Amino acid sequence: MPACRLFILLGLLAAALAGCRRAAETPAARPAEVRHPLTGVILKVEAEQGVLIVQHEEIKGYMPAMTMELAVGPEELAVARAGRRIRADLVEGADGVHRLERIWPDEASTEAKAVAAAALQLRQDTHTRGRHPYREVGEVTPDFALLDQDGRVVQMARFRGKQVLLNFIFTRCPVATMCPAATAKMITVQRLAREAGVGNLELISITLDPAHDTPGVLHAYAAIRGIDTGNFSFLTGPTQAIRDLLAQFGINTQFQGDILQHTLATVLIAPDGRIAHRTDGSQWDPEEFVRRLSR
Ligand SMILES: [Cu+2]
Repeated sequence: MPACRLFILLGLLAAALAGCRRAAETPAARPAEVRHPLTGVILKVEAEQGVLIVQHEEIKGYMPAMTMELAVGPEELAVARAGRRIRADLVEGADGVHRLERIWPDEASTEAKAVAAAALQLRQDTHTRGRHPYREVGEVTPDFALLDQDGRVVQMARFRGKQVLLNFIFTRCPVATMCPAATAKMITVQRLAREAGVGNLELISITLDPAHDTPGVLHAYAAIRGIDTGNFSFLTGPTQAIRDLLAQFGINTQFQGDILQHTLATVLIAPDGRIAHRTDGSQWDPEEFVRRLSR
């Protein structure tokens, strides 16, 4: 390993020097950073240094298979585990330093396989429902499997026997009265329900923006807000699976430039899996929802 690390350091140094030279010769001609898809295994998590030791496969036209020390942000670091197979973006910064972003379980991992299989079923289910996939109050919720803020597979079927409060948000939502307010209300429901002695409540927020909201990003979102994730899960997964859920739960999304515009709904699911109640928009009262919960 030491020889290997030395090699990497030399590599980084060479890359940094090359970067300097290129930058000097052709100012502004080079993009600030280069992004490549990477597949590999986390060998070690070095939390204090903020790096992962990753054994990665060949990146065609860029780098042979090798073991590297790669910097990661605190959000990804929090959910990284040695032994996990991952896919991610390998980013070469303008400074020549390599880091990993957008870390997901690799397709070959058991997590990704479970999520992909469920996504396929959900796709067929949505397709079968034809032009009006929307599920009314009283109908059973679609089954799905997504990844939570710790990278674990969460199956909707797991929540049978529980009361579930579900909504859709995204972590970069810039509109204070939309997602941030919705999350604040969910936190209030969680607290009030506990105070009222409701023992079987689960809260679920599914991201509207899976391209950005990885398990690690959701982990950071919950951590920054001090959210008790014991019965409050933040879920993400394949874009198509999220689209199917949005269609079935009747949420509209649309990009206007860089901004993701969306509607909001808060859905209460009964222990038998049926949609018991829903409110559209951001004007809902946590206390009213808690009154609807059976205890
Ligand atoms: Cu929003």
